[in-house]
Amino acid sequence: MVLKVGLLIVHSYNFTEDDNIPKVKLSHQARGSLTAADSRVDLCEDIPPNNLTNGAVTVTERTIGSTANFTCDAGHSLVGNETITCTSSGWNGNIPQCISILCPETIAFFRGSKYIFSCGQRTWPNSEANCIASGGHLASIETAEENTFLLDVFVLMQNILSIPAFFWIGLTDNNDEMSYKWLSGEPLNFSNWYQGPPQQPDNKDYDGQLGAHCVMINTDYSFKWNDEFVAIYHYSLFVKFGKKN
Ligand SMILES: [Ca+2]
Ligand SMILES: [Ca+2]
Repeated sequence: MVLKVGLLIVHSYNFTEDDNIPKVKLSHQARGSLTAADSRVDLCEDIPPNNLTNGAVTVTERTIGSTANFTCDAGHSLVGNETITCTSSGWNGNIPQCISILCPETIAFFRGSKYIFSCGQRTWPNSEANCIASGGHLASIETAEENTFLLDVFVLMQNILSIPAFFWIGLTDNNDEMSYKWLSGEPLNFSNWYQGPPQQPDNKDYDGQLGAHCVMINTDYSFKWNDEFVAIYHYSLFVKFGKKN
């Protein structure tokens, strides 16, 4: 008896190396019957060792359930996934990045934007002025994923540099009370306000004084967003540059 097996596998993937955080996506369509041997076919794209700048990638197999593991060289910290897993629709996460946590500046990237995390203490207006001088603005945060990326860096800075994590972001109601807008002009599609008590924003500073018009992320509010006085000096800020060409 002759056993006929039909099998069609179509792979397609996008692979970009913008800012050391290449995205790996694999779509997979299979038709027919898979034998035990066929199920061992590589379903996820290879990740060359040099794909992690200042770190190493270990990929032993690329079948479903296999993992890719990432480590950083000495002096660098990993931001993102330490491990991703091969699934029927490709790797289940993006390649992380290895960055140096430094003062006066720590530099990291996320989906085509460059961020500078400054250790300098400045008021909110002076922070924005400093950002403009560097070619950017205080950052807007457009998605939960971007917020998570920033928090990962904040925590590293706090732990490695032993500085309190207080970060101004580019959100203000300076011109229209309790109507918060990004300096960048982007719509406020995502927010991560501290849910209290006290619920934020409350137009009050940390001590309860009225007149808070600018937004920051800090450890005192569990790394959630809160409004504060613009003239308060805080340790750090970050600049978000536009999309890189
Ligand atoms: Ca206000
Ligand atoms: Ca407040």
